[in-house]
Amino acid sequence: MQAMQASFDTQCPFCSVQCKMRVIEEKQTDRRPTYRIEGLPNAASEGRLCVKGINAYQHALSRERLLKPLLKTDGAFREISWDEALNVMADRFSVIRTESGPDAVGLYGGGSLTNESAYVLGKFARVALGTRYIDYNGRFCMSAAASAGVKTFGLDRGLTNPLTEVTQTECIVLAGTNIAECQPTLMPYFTKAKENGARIIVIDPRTTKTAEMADIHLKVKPGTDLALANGLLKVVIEEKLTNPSFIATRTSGFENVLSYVSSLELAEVAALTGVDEDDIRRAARAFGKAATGMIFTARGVEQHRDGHMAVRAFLNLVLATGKIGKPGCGYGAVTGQGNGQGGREHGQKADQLPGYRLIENPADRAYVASVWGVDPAELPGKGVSAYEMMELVHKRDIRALLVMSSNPVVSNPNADFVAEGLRRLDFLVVADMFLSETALMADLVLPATAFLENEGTLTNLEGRVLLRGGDRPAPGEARHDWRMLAELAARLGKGAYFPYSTAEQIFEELRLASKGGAADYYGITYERIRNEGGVYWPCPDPEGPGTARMFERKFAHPDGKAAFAKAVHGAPGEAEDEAYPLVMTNGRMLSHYLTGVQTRRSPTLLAKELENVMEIHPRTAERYRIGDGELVRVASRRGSMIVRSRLTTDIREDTVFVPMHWGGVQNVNNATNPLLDPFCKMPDFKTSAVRIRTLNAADLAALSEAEG
Ligand SMILES: Nc1nc2c(c(=O)[nH]1)N[C@H]1C(S)=C(S)[C@@H](COP(=O)(O)OP(=O)(O)OC[C@H]3O[C@@H](n4cnc5c(=O)[nH]c(N)nc54)[C@H](O)[C@@H]3O)O[C@H]1N2
Ligand SMILES: Nc1nc2c(c(=O)[nH]1)N[C@H]1C(S)=C(S)[C@@H](COP(=O)(O)OP(=O)(O)OC[C@H]3O[C@@H](n4cnc5c(=O)[nH]c(N)nc54)[C@H](O)[C@@H]3O)O[C@H]1N2
Ligand code: SF4
Ligand SMILES: [Mo]
Repeated sequence: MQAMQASFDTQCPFCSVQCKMRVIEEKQTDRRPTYRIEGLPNAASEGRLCVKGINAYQHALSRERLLKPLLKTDGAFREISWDEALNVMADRFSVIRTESGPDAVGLYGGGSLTNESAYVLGKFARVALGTRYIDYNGRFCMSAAASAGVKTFGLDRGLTNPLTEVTQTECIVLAGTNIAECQPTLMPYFTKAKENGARIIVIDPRTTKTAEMADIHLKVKPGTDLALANGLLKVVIEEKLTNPSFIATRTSGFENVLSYVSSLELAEVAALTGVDEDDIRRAARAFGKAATGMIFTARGVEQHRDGHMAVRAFLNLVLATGKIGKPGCGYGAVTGQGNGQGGREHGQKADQLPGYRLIENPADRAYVASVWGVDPAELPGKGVSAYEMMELVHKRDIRALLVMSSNPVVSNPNADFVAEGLRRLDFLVVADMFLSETALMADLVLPATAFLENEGTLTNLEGRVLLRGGDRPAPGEARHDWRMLAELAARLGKGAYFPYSTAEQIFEELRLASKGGAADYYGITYERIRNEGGVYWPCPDPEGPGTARMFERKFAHPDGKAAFAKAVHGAPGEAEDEAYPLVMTNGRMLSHYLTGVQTRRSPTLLAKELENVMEIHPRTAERYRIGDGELVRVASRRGSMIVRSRLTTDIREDTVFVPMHWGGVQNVNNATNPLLDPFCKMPDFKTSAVRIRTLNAADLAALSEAEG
């Protein structure tokens, strides 16, 4: 039988490493096509792929892909043409704007969008709709680390030095980051560092696959990292392991930190964090004495009511020991989504314009308005953060919402409240590849292209801008996100501002719009990325190199110095009590991605983890008479979920862990806390006081009723 082969070079649609791959499709006339996946060499993952990347083609080729726009009438979806979809949208948005003003329409984006789509989404909000209400899911992801980087260094770029330097680093702190399951292809950098003699300190309430390689594991109580970082700094100072000349010449504000940290009692820090005093000392000495060191933080530290300050406390430790701006020294905010880095630079955040410019800064407004050919006075001001937008939806200040590349009804804290708000909307549009839990609630659903079909740039966790190929033809009538927006703009009479027919044309405009900004992409072109395999920003000069290592001579604040922060710690967001006696934290599993809309549609990945679970220590389980593999209800003051118990001695006895990859009755966010960090508006996802019990007959009856 004749076999036809086609192959497509692209990038994994999932995490921030952005591993490159080739998808080889073999079609045989009498059988279904078969697929073979090969990793392609690239700087970050060196050709490696993890289990999610290898199986990503499965969801993209799934029969559940949306092929045509769907309009809901009388509670049921029916397929309609793009023409009708665009007309319905233009009509509804226009009517709502006329009745309630431009701010009654909101936009909600995501970190999986390419730089080009994210840029067009931001421009669409400001130019086509004139609304201030735009934000994106990165608010739940990178906002604490990004805002801490801006405050401490004057600039936020995920990693301040290249990954290759990790292998040469003597001491590495991994705080609230589970790289082994969340960025698996990066693990060899850390194992090589260990082979070279590095000491690894992991801070996590669980003995994760990442913690298994630790020399020192600080099994911290959820929500107390800020206190722990202060404790580490106290020991570093007491034992004279600081770098006084670095502090004197390259930083400001140390005195305030010194007096605060000196006033702390290490025993109190130990009691609060649940980490032994001796272990705090050992870790502080290991980091302080090492000639080179790096600290990484991720969502374990950041998704708290004090996430911003917790990161700043870890950055205090970096600065006090002078471990930044030279080889093998630096900080890494481990970015989450595929384009979590680029997605936060080009204007889908409520307060930002492209190039990390600020929408409230008159010079920034004037510059971007000049690139867009509009009057700066016409640009709206800043809006509010993602969860605050959901509060405005709830209050009906926002009447229509376009969600592009996110599943907020599963991923927002306090999910029941968010769902109730979305039901109150006059008009909800969702652009997705699938009928996600949020898309099911929509009035109109728009079929989007997947990674195999959608060319564009994405910026990986290192700050390296990569070009993803997307040559496979889209199924049905699926369209690129940027194209939907450009066509809708035309229906709204603003087509002249969105004259794009390729992603590259958008990138050319983005280069200009970012020129001179903090995230300067002006020197980067598609041609250059093709030739060089990727280019680091900032890259202001088409002839010059990008910036691999940041802050070698100065920081990005006007005085050139990095700013220490007096980071005062307090109690976690929600304390346990008699009624809710355990702390619940949450996060990820290796084989699923975020709300699971994509990975639950991959048969191979779904088979690895079929349903949601609660990790619990056997001694704790015994106290609640819970066996292994039983269905349990986990309830907080806000709501509850039903998950299967998984007994493990890897977790603290006072803590349970529930992954975030399922919606509906299994959704951990039915119970999480929407308390927001005052600096960055990150919700307090990772500390909820909960109670647990096995399901009883009444629960099971209610469940089967809901199913039926
Ligand atoms: N397999 C997989 N990989 C992913 C994703 C995915 O969904 N699945 N998502 C991607 C995205 S968008 C992101 S943001 C990243 C997230 O990457 P990570 O932040 O590494 O992932 P999490 O599992 O949320 O949290 C990391 C660790 O924090 C620990 N933790 C929980 N509470 C606390 C605490 O209070 N303090 C400390 N120190 N640790 C705590 C958890 O036990 C967990 O092991 O992963 C990316 N990669
Ligand atoms: N409890 C708890 N909650 C959390 C977290 C946690 O650790 N704990 N983590 C938070 C974090 S870090 C994140 S990043 C958020 C993520 O939360 P979400 O934004 O809800 O993330 P996804 O599940 O990736 O949803 C993306 C949706 O967009 C679709 N999609 C993917 N690519 C594209 C595209 O190119 N175009 C379009 N139009 N659609 C696309 C997918 O099919 C999917 O339905 O969740 C947050 N929520
Ligand atoms: S999920 Fe991340 S580590 Fe795994 S293949 Fe995709 S980009 Fe690479
Ligand atoms: Mo994320």
